[in-house]
Amino acid sequence: MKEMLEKIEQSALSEIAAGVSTEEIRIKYLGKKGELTKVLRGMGALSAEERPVVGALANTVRANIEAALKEAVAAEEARKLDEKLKKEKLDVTFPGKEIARGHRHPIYETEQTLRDIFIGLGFSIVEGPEVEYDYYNFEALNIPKDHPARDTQDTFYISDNILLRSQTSPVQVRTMEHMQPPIRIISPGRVYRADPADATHSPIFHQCEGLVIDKGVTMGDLKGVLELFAKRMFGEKTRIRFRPHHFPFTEPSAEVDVSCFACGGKGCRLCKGEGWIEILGAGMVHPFVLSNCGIDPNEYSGFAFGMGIERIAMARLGINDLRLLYENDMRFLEQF
Ligand code: 2NM
Repeated sequence: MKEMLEKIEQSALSEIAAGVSTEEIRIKYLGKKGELTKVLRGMGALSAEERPVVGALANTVRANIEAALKEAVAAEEARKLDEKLKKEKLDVTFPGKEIARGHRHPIYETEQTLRDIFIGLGFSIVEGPEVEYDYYNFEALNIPKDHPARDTQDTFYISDNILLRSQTSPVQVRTMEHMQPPIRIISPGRVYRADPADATHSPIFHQCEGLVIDKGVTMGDLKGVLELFAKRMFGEKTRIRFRPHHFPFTEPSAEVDVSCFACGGKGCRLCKGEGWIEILGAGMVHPFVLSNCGIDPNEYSGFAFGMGIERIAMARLGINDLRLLYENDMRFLEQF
């Protein structure tokens, strides 16, 4: 029996060394029907002196096989881990993939600056529909039926009385309708006009209008607000000037210029030698418009102004062709 046990140990150890699966070996030698178990079952036939000797040997054999198996399992696990680590090797010093970072479009950036400036002056921001009734876009604003702006040549009509807004003033009308003064708002947004695209026109562009209504509001307040705006937008040295003009929705009305921030007013390429750049229309809200919107012109007065966002962006970027802002040519946009 001793020899049998020694043979079992030898053959188990050599199979382990040969790399036979440890689970297979465990079943073959140590399992319920395993070879070592078979030998132990035959121990009953042994004499009383032999039994403890063979028993002790059997235990040693079992312990040796188990120890060898344990070692083999550990070695196999170490080998697998090593293989995995090799496969997943990561070179943290390898240069990363460069991410192409864009930036805000000049029109958007200009609109955000406008919003920030007027929020800083205590204005709220109001938005409204781009598809409008002609009542809000024209009628309420004192723009007569035969006014050229109302021609289908100039405005995109969807039906007889529904159109794409040609200015953001309808937002101001809607605000006056449902809000009692004091009112201090701006209404930036997209507007539409049936113009063919050229260096200074686009069928879709952006506007920002402003409206202030309260008791005792004067043209002096308008000038003060626009001067602060011009300084924040174009630099602290900027001055403004008013030139008389006509709008149906304001009386009196003015066109507003800012001193050229490129030359300080001396005249240069940007201001075409004028020293001034026209950027705004403005005036005191017409009493008819106030009445149309349910505000008593005997109790309240107010001013309004409007400007094209593209025009301001063009002045700030020093470009003279509006189309550059819409072509999305990276060679152009990347410069800013
Ligand atoms: C401009 C110029 C002058 C204007 C007027 C109004 C309203 F609704 F109060 F009557 N909103 N915007 C206005 C006045 C707009 O844009 C060049």
